[in-house]
Amino acid sequence: MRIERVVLSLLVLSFVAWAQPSLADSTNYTLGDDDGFGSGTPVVAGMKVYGWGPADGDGTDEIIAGPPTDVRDFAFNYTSYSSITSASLFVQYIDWPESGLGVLWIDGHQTSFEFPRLDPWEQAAPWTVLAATIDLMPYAGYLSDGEAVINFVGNNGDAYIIDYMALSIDGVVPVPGAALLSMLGVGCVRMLRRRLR
Ligand SMILES: [Ca+2]
Ligand SMILES: [Ca+2]
Ligand SMILES: [Ca+2]
Repeated sequence: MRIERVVLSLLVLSFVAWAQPSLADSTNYTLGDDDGFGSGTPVVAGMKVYGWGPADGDGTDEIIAGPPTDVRDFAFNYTSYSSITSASLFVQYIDWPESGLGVLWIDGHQTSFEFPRLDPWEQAAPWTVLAATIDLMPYAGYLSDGEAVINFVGNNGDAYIIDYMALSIDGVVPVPGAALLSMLGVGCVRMLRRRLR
């Protein structure tokens, strides 16, 4: 009867795995750091900054020339989600958009979010710190695979500087062990059936 006992234990385990196939997850994924555009002192929207750098190497705390010379990809890599209940992107930036519309793109798709044009449009030191929190739920389909490439698309030659970004996602992440245990459970049921015949 020992084999039956092992099989029963595995069945219980697989039931537990089936009952809890995933975990709720609420996470902030950041790109760059909240260090006042590299100055070392965090800033918030409405404050003034007189410069930026040193660059972090991921596109933050440095001047991005914008198209056509530099269409920069800001790539987030994180865990994948089986479902997403809320998603947003926070971005802290300066000097953009000046001469025309500024639009957010995700994974090569244009979103309907437009960054308000600056007034006066020709910005100079000290730059006013700007921030936006963008609801990404309409674009959750692009986020669930654990990879999101963000682009800031404006007029040619309209440079910008980003202090940092935070991608916030609430949702459900699959537990890898659950799938394995479920497979074991199915195997055990087959074995038990053969022995009982
Ligand atoms: Ca930095
Ligand atoms: Ca600019
Ligand atoms: Ca920064």
